[in-house]
Amino acid sequence: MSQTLFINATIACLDGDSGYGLREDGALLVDTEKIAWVGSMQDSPAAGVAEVVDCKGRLLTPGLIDCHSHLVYGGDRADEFELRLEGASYAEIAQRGGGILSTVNATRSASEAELFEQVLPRLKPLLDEGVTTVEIKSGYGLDSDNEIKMLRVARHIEDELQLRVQKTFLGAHALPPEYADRSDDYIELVCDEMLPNAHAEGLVDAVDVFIESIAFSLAQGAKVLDCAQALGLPFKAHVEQLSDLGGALMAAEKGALSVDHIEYLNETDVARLAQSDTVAVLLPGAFYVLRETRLPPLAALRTQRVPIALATDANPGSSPVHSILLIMNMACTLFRMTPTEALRGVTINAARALGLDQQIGSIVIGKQADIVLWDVDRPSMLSYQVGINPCAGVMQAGTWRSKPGISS
Ligand code: DI6
Ligand code: FE
Repeated sequence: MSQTLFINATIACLDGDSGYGLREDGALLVDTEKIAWVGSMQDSPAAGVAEVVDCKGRLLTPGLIDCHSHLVYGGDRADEFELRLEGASYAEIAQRGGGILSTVNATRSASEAELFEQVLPRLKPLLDEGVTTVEIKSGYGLDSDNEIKMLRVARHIEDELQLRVQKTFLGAHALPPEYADRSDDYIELVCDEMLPNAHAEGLVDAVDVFIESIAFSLAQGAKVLDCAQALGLPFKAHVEQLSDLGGALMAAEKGALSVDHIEYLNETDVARLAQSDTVAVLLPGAFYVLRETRLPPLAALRTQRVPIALATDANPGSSPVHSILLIMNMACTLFRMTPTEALRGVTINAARALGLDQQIGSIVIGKQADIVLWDVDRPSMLSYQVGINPCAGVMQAGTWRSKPGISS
């Protein structure tokens, strides 16, 4: 039985309804895969523990969680980046058959092994920054075999790396070229074949859909979510990113885990969202890259006490961002979120957005021991700096992924 005792730690437990749940002069006992005890130094169960880590006042947090990403895909979109800088808008590029569809072509022509090789450098910075759970969506295959191929790569990541991966089926991400002008037929294919096939292989933890003028309508989105529900799968949706189509309210009323983007969500719908258990996932990376100006309704989300999560949205087009710490900083700088909200957004609220808050996301007895040791003494340091990674050690389910050089 392996045990690790952290002593002299500043612990951000994230165990309450607000704040950091900060415990100074704290100690934390990990037993096998779980958090066995957390409390103050003077009460710590010292005797008989093989490994003791003296944190010397430094910060411990739960493992960080990236609850919205599109990390598996073929190729890149540096050319589109350049086009946008030469004046084209994101919507124009999408309408011209560029954008998402160019990634669809590159993803379809890549093998599973090639996609796996390509995802590794995108994952590395997240792993280095203490991310212990990542959600990865399909959505660049847009047919049964290619969506399954993407989800297998996501599963392979979990098998090969010390990382929890939540696999999300996003077959309704864009209209594939072979279904041009037949979007209802494509939605039927998604519901009748693609999703059931992927689910039959055990590859689907949740279902997502992109509801937007450049993607699928509110009615089409509702149909996809109904299909997920009929299969007993949790679901979520990309909504109100570029316009207000009412997707957030529709998804929340059906019981979505999360509604993601939501810059264009109106305040009346925020109040109704608050009646549900749905988490608001904000994606400042896409807001930054697309140089959006419409801010998400943060004041209303706060007043209505809607839990807010943050994620990278890592994807080749609108958010080629692979730093969860930068996302925390962007949330503060661009959205005026507080460092407390930012840390909650990548821990406990991200866990809620994945339906995993009973297992991960806070430092609470009985939860999985995903723990990060940081070379800082206060949590605000994580959101404040750009370009410094103070991650000093990461434990995933009680096993060191990268070990600090101070244990005895
Ligand atoms: N919203 C986004 O920001 C990404 N997908 C989505 O549904 C964009 C994906 C891409 O441009 O490749
Ligand atoms: Fe996305």
